[in-house]
Amino acid sequence: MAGDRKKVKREAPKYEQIIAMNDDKINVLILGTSGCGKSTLINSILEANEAPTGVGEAVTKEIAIYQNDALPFRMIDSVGYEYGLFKQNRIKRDIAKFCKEGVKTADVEKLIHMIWFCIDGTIKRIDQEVLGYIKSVTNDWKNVPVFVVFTKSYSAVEVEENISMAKAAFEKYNESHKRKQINVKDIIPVVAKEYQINDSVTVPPMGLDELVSRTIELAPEAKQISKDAIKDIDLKMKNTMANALIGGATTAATAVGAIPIPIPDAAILVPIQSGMLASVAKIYGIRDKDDANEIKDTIIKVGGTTMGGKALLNALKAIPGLNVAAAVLNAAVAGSITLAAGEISNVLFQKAYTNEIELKNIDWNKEITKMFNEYMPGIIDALKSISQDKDGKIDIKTIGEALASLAKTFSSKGNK
Ligand SMILES: Nc1nc2c(ncn2[C@@H]2O[C@H](COP(=O)(O)OP(=O)(O)O)[C@@H](O)[C@H]2O)c(=O)[nH]1
Ligand SMILES: [Mg+2]
Repeated sequence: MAGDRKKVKREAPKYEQIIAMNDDKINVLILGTSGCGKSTLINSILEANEAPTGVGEAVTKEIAIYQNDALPFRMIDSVGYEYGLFKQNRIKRDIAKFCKEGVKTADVEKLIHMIWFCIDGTIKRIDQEVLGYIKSVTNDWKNVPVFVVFTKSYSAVEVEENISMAKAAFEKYNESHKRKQINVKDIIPVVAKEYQINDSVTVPPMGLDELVSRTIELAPEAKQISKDAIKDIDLKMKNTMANALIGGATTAATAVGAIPIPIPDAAILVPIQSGMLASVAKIYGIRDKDDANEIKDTIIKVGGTTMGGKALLNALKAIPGLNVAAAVLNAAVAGSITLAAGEISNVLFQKAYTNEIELKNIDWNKEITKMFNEYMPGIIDALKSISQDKDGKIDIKTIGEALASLAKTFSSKGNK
């Protein structure tokens, strides 16, 4: 390679850093209704592997991580879901939050590689709602492999019935949730600790070795699956942050735009927009200052000229029935341009972050003009429908709010 070209130095994306760190133990999240035997199961596995029991590191009141040197996986215990209790929502939220936490804080102990979904084997019932619980808390971890663990499997006859019941229940669930499938890998009955049926009969522990060895076997595949999920979660979080920021800047621009200064000059929007673009770049860790600055400057320039001027104003004036003061129109122009500028930066900086594009050697003027032309009709359409809803009488506040909430709908397109 010739040495005369400036090397673009960028840190590896965060998701790649996390994936790179992620070659140690896998983490098993243990879910199931309250009292089904999760903690008993964990303790028995730890005991069998010569670790003192009950020494999980509490993450929250609801979640604790258990590990020892002998086991090649960590067990994450969670407080179970209980019917009819309002606290279940808090528990759900806390577990869902935990499931993002590992990616957010780059903490390998808090990634999710696998789920043991525990079902009390004596209950003989599986509600679809309970299966939905798996999805509702681990939705971000796409395709995470699940072992269904029947706890308290004291009766050999019931074990067979339970397995067929679980197969049917998960099949039914996946049949009606095509886009939110539960990736069941195995159904394993266990007795975590000896169970006394009467004076003369006890059921000995069983199934723990199988559960442990099947988990170890699945670890490489589970790790592989987690890579996609980690990338996805990282991008989703960044996308959400960027769109919150863009929404805020859009609202601010709408307010500033209402000040009676000719918008095509747009100079008054520059501080808001450049602040927004710098913050979006920062979210994606874009440090290559020269290239990023070229993009930012071009976005502001194109926004202020090509689409920002009369064309957009005319498009808004042409909205049937829209009957508002010039100040409101100007506010709509300012907000629309700022929203489009933000979304364009979100798309470009995200692509740079994931190495889908190199920031160098691109005709930004052409590229960004094209993007504005793609974004603006959607924004104008949105304003049209608001105008319709409000009988043509929209005020600045309505426009600001509408455009800001539009930021969220764009995000889902930009990042599936
Ligand atoms: N004998 C016996 N009792 C069990 C077994 N699994 C769970 N239990 C009992 O069921 C109750 C609830 O278990 P626990 O582990 O606290 O459930 P968790 O809420 O899911 O953590 C406790 O009284 C346990 O002793 C088992 O395998 N054998
Ligand atoms: Mg427990």
